[in-house]
Amino acid sequence: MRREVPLNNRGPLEVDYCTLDDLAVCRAQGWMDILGLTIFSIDDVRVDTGNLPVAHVKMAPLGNTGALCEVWRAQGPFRTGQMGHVQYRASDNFVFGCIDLTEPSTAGGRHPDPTLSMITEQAYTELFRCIEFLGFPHLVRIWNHLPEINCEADGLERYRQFNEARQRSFLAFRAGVAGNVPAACALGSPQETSLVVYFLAGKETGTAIENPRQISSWDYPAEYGAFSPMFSRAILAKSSNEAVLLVSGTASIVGHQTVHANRVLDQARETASNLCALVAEVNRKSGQKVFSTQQLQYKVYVRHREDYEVVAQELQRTLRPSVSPVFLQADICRSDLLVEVEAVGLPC
Ligand code: 3EB
Repeated sequence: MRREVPLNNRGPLEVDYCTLDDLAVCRAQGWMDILGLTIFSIDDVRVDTGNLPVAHVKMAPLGNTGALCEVWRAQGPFRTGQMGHVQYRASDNFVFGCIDLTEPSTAGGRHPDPTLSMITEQAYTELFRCIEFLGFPHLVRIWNHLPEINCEADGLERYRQFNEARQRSFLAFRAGVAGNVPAACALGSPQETSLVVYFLAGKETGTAIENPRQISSWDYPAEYGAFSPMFSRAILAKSSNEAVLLVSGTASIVGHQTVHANRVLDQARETASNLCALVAEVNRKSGQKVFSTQQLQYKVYVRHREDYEVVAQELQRTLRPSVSPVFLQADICRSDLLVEVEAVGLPC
């Protein structure tokens, strides 16, 4: 593990990456201080985690062998359970939840509705009901993993089908949506996988931060789809006096346009510029320098595994992270994007 298991957390919420072997230590401690877990692996992985919520994402970790575990830590005591298809664990301040839904088979005849839209709406409906029931109504971060995100089905790219269903769900559950949406990411997983969504929600409303270099997702022009994506560039989540910064998937987009289409080194550099601008905006809004790009924990998605080295080097050079980023191979929601970077950070 990168760090000793902390006995007293520094923030209200922390993320840590480790191997499956390292999880044995967490198990031996009865999953103490662990709010939720995501395991990234192409192979099926079974870990006895008791009733801890675990999201299984079929994506290949890069740069190391074996499964990658994303461990979310918070201070107990916890309340753990399941509501519909949502598995959850809540601390005093945050809830982690996950949901995994498989598209109904279309074999032997076409389904009346696009199947991805159906299960997306079901996932969002179930998760909104869950967080409202538990008393954590503020969705602060959501990770969406869609099979074959860039494929077309029924004449529409599946990412666009997902966007339509997501927007319908937000409108059904939230009154004023613009500026009131979580930080997010939407990545593609291979064929024959399921829709895997996991999320963090809080008792208190977070502060949404937009990137001055980018148009807000809900204002994207119609060329990216009749229904725009809906996410904030970052959320500053608070509990009591503590804060944690949750940065959305960030890519080589300036304004609303992809820049450096299909040029991976330039995309990595532009993405780093976007991250720097976003962190500067967070600090400008807070009136002091609270966050630093060096102090963030990054998670990087690369479309082509052979781009891993060049992206890793460029991010190291531009962001100088004190903790090594983790890398996954994944499809990115626009087919001309080759890299996307998300982050989590505590104040320095
Ligand atoms: C972008 O900036 C690149 O659909 O939830 C980043 C973060 C992206 C979240 C989403 C998409 C999403 O538009 C892609």
